[in-house]
Amino acid sequence: MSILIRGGTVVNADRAYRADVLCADGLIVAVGDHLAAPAKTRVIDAGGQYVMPGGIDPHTHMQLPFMGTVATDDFFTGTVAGLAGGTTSIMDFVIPAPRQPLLDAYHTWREWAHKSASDYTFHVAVTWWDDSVGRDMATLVGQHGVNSFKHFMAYKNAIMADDEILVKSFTRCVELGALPTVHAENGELVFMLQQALLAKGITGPAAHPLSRPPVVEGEAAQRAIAIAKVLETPIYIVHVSCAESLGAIRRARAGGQRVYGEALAGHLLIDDSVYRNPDFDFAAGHVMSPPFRSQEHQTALWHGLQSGDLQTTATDHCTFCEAQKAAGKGDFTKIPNGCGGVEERMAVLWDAGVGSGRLTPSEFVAVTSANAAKIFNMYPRKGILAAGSDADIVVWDPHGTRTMSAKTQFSKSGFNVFEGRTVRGVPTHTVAAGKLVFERGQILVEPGAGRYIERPAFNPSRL
Ligand code: URQ
Ligand code: ZN
Ligand code: ZN
Repeated sequence: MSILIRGGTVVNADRAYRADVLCADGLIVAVGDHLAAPAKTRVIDAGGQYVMPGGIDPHTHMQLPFMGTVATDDFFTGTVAGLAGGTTSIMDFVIPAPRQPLLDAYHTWREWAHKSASDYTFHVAVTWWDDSVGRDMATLVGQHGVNSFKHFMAYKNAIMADDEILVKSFTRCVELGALPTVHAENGELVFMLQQALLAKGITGPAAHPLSRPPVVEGEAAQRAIAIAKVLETPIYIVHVSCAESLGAIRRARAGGQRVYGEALAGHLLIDDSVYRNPDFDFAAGHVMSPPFRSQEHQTALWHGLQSGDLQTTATDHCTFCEAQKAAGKGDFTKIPNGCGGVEERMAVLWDAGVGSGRLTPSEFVAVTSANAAKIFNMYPRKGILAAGSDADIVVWDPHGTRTMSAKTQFSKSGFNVFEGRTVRGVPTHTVAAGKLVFERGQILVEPGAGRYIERPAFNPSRL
């Protein structure tokens, strides 16, 4: 069945204009004025609403095995939550255990993701190194459409990549035409600070941000950027949370280096006062890394988005319920790190970004969809409403309001870091791969509707 979205204002990253959108067989057939509706077409009245490319969340962790447990939202519940919020594609992470062949881990995650409700793709993490890792990276790029490799500079004694791994893996990325990405925190300093806090008997969630101050992130970002500069590779810094790492990115970009930065909706809107709440469940529910920061860092991140020094927004959706977070009672280092947001991202950023005048609707599309599609080589298949592109579309009511709450969310986590936040601007319809999957609060999709999206390598310098 075809779908005609009629009477709305189409917003792409380059411009906003009055147009209808006709979809058939999973693709956008036409974008134009007064389009006719072929027989058997579902017509959606978008009068007074915006019609935008479906969101791309470049950073999620559905059903991630982590810190002795498994994230509560799996690939179905997590992607359903995303669709309900207007996000039609997620970029998740294959994270091999040290010494686990990358290809083994990749096939495991592919199996888990079969149940996805929306399209998905994977960054693959390099958590250890020997020559076989370099060979698996080539197979992943050449045969499985992976063009980005993740490196955790934090999480010592677990998945942390030291400088040797960074240098070897980034070098391999250059050879393969792949983009290295990093979680930039100095894992050695975090570990030392964690031990020092515990030794002083400071064991509650309030210690979490004390063990990961902004300088620890700024140092790692600067180091990763320097390694990328010497090796002549672009680099993407995930969840930039503070002025220090943003400054490292800004200086590098001002010097002509190709550095990309990602901001999380949570880091843009939530401050570190959450950790001083005396309720363990509330404070622990906000434990993620890097931690939420004081308000001057949020201001810096918004300036980074407005200036173009940060290009994408994400959520790092990695949810744990109260019982899982309780593992850290008495020892904050055992609180599973991660928060949600995949459902709320677009609405909270529209409300705080477009609603405040910080972002235009087109800039909103850029940072919630188009830029991620371009950086990770999915554009114009994704990230734009144009003939021939995937029919991934969100119809947006700029006057609609919603109060975010764990009571009404689709996520299974039982916690919502945006709890009680009322936003103006909400999705009314989501179309994914040409099918109406969300309509005014109702999810209309089955497990398995999502597709694995292959992403071609960039021009490899040498194979
Ligand atoms: O570090 C990450 O991105 C993963 C493990 C999710 N957890 C988190 O605290 N950000
Ligand atoms: Zn991370
Ligand atoms: Zn993450």
